[in-house]
Amino acid sequence: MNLAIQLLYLLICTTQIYGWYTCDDKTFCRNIRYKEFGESSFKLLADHATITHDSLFLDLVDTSRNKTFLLTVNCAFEQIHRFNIQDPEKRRFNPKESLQEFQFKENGNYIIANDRIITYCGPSTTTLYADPFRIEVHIYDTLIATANNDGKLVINTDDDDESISMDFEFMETERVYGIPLHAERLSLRNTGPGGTIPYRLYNVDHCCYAVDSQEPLYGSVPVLYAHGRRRTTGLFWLNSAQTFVDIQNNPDTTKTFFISESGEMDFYVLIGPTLEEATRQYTLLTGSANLPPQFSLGHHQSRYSYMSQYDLLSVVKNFDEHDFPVDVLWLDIDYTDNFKYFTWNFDAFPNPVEMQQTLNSTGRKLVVIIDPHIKVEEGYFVYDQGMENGYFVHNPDGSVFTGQCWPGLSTYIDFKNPHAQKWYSNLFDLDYFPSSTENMFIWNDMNEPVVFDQDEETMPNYLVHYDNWLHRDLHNMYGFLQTLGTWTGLMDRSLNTRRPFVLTRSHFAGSQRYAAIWTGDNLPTWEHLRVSFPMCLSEALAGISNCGADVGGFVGNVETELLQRWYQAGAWLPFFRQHSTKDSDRREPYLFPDDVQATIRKALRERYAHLQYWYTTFFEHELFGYPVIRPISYYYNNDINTLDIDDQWLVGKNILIHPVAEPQTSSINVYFPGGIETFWYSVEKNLMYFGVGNVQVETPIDYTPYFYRGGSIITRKNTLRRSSIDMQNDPYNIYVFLDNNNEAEGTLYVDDNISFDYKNNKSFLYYQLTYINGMLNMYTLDEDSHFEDKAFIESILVYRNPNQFEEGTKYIKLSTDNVLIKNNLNLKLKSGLQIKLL
Ligand code: NBV
Repeated sequence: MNLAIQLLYLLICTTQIYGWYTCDDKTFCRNIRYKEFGESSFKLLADHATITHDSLFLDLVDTSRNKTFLLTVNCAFEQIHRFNIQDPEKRRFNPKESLQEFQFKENGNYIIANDRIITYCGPSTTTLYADPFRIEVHIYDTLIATANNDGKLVINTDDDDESISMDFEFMETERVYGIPLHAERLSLRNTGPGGTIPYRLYNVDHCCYAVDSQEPLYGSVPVLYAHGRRRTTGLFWLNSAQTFVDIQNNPDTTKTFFISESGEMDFYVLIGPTLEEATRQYTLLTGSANLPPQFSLGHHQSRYSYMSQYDLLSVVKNFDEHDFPVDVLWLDIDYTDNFKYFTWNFDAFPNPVEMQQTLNSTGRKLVVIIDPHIKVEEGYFVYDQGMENGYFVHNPDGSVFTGQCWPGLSTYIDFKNPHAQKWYSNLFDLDYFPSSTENMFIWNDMNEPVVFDQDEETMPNYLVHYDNWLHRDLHNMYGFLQTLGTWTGLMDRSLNTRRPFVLTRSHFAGSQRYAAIWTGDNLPTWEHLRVSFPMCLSEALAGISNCGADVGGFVGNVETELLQRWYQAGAWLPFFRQHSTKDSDRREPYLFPDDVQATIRKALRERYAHLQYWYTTFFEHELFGYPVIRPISYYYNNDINTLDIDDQWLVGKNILIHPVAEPQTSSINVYFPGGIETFWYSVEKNLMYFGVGNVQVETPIDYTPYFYRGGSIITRKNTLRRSSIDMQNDPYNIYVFLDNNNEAEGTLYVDDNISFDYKNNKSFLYYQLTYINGMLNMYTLDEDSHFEDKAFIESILVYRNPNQFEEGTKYIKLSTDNVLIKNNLNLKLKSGLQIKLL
């Protein structure tokens, strides 16, 4: 690589260590945040209401300058109140691509009086007070949220200052979760005057980030959940400009204050009243992820970079020889000809098609990187076509903007331009992207976007996108728009038959529809391992479940103890990839001593054993919108102790994980939620935990504490293979964990793992499993579905509560009497199947 570029990048990274801009450094934010707000100058003309079939329109006057805005109120899905404020004299940006398609509800009743208007939305109402203007949201008679109660509504309308702000309060709540991405705990801290700086949402390349910080990172999802023992209420601030958010937690109410640099004011109040409901409501707006192809839930091996075809294929060979399952191999920027995306470095990769076929013959897939910057070089077809058609981002004078990135001088694709989108998507066509095959998937990096020679290493605000929108307006969604193009490209190239896999670094609200994410350039430290848990939990609540962190830490060398613990934890986050940078030592698992290899192999085995459970949970995420990984307080929020727990989590509803994230730990404290009536089982240790609270659990280096919920049925595949494809026809082992009524239930989803036949032809099996009165029952949850599954049920294991509690103990060793095992069953999955076990 060009030495000057590397030095520039290094210099920038060093500067970043000294901090990022805060609200105080940004005039628009400082002016609003430190303003002395009195009574709001906004007043609603309540008697001028206009009503259409699905909207209520009102004039909202800023009396301080006699300027009228248009307030629109809508109801979505009978659970979401939408408020939109426009300036009739000036268009403002709305990142509408972030929403999936939906219709507002038909209008219900209104009560219109001189001093207020009440609108109805399902079980809840909004009351719009006229003078001073403020909003209250009630569920029946209970006040759950207010907006502009502190009078902090601002709408600036100068060209050089289009900032907006609004204050919100959420009643009966104690904590605030959300607004990822920050390297921060799940429960957000108090900011604001007298506290610390506000959280900043501004997509930037932030290598080696500080932990416990409000600093911006690669993605921004402006949704938060006020949460507590009594209720959860969500707020979605649909804005893609730079945004600062203040948080104030009080004993029985939380407050937040949003300030954005530009854009239309458009926000949604999600009425909850649980975290489960509020997160589901959010995905009604922004969508859920399509069921990922199953290989992408397997183990990924990456490196910046595997430098040759030979290198990559020998890694796979070594994985096989050492019995480490892996599904996907990754190529970073060096596979290209001088960082020109959609080209190959044929010296190092003489036959990419053959390489992909070899991978495919062992059941593996390839992912290659495509960044949004395009090398300025005449004769490079992407550059030439982009220039010819005006597909790049412009300077205000109409010339094409150029900046520095990996290839040196680069242009940047304007993904906001629908023609550029289409053209970019077409670049993924198998006939167009040289040497690509349908087993090659895509990674979008540097799409905040990164411009080395600009302030904060990103694109300046004043640049011009399609339709004359300024970069300022859409900064946080630039990467989102790239993934929309990538996803569409992969869909088109398969004529919509195969599920795409895309990984993106920059992301925004709605990114889950197109891509998985990871937590960027982390370090091989214990604190970076630890913070990856709340980072992915926050993302999951913000709709983006498919999240992971570079296993082992990206920059630098990792100690073997940390690496082993990282594999154990990474195996329980949705996206599971080992990745490391150029000058770090190679760390493929087969390079370590036998005992270390054994620990890593075991962690991988645990991942693959539960692959069908992950897959089922992702299917249910697509269907219902529930996050795949969930904080403990998602279900157990009536226990105040759970509200701050983020070093353990749940996968789906039934598996509780508490990985080790500290060095030299011989035991850790696990918090078992659910009270005396909830049991948690460890199959590996043959233990059953009961009773609420902390239990010290021993954690030798080869052990990851994870537990199955009593009352659940979990299907595993226990044979270790090279990859998920090899496991497709392997037998199922059904684990039944009884609750205190000796009952259990679970679901199992099966399809061909790769195509869209599950959507287009209902080609799948989706079963409910129940265990009642000693009988396991299986029945379909979709009568019209069908799928020929070659795998059989091999065994059923029933774990029972021994009912011999000793005073003062919190767990019990299960004897053979407590575990019933039926082997060699050879049964086909079938609706109506009933098996008498006791
Ligand atoms: O493309 C190189 C790297 C990539 O490996 C990493 O995962 C990204 O987060 N990329 C950043 C560019 C900068 C690396 C120093």
